[in-house]
Amino acid sequence: MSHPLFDLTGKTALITGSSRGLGRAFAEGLAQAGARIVLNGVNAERLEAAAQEMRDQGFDVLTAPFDVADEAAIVAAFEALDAQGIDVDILVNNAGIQFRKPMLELDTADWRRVIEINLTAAFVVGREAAKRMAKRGRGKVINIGSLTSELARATVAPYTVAKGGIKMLTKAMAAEWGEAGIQSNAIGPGYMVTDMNEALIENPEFDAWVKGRTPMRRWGLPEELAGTCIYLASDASNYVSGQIIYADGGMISVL
Ligand code: GCO
Repeated sequence: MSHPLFDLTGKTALITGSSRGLGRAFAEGLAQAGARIVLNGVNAERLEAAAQEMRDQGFDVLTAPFDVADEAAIVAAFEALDAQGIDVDILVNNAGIQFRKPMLELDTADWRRVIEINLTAAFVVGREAAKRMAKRGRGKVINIGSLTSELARATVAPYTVAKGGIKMLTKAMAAEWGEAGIQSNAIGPGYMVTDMNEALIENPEFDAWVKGRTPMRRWGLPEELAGTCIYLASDASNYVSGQIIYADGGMISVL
């Protein structure tokens, strides 16, 4: 039995980019804490398969397939939820892509796409969710940042800039939406075992660097982020806003 402050029974959580990876781990954790889950992704088939897997575990799961880079699709998705009487109490802005290339070789179109998906989408989806949360006088927005919200790594400039923006967007949301009863916070994952990082994990030099640079001497597992997400989605964090919590094995805190 979880502490009542962490109980999400009766709450609905929308997690963008949640058919796999970190988004799926957030969805599983929030479901285990009692929330109804709305999964999101661009691939409707993969999304439905993920939803069915979670339903088979006994969780209450819906799907809202839309591309976070498509503002009209985002607006339509929220209108469809409205029409079904589904209120999003918790939003996890997780969807994101990675694009590794030195800036001197980087096309502007690739720069723009990363910023669009990793930063602008969090604003658009956040705005649509907050419009509705504000009417109810409560809501939780959880943006997914990165170690690159604080520190730059060569060859991932657009991702770094977007994640730095996520940190400040989180504070801007806290500044504007606090009086409406909405808390806006972020999670900063460390180097996690995900599909997006597969090339890094399989690179012996990079793998050794991550393990040497991380006090816990290992990569993180997506499910290790669930507790921080549950905390920020729950009443346990009702007076916490504008913060970014790093779950990174200690990496951001050491030289
Ligand atoms: C990279 C990685 C990182 C991690 C994560 C670290 O190329 O350096 O993709 O960006 O995914 O964001 O916090």
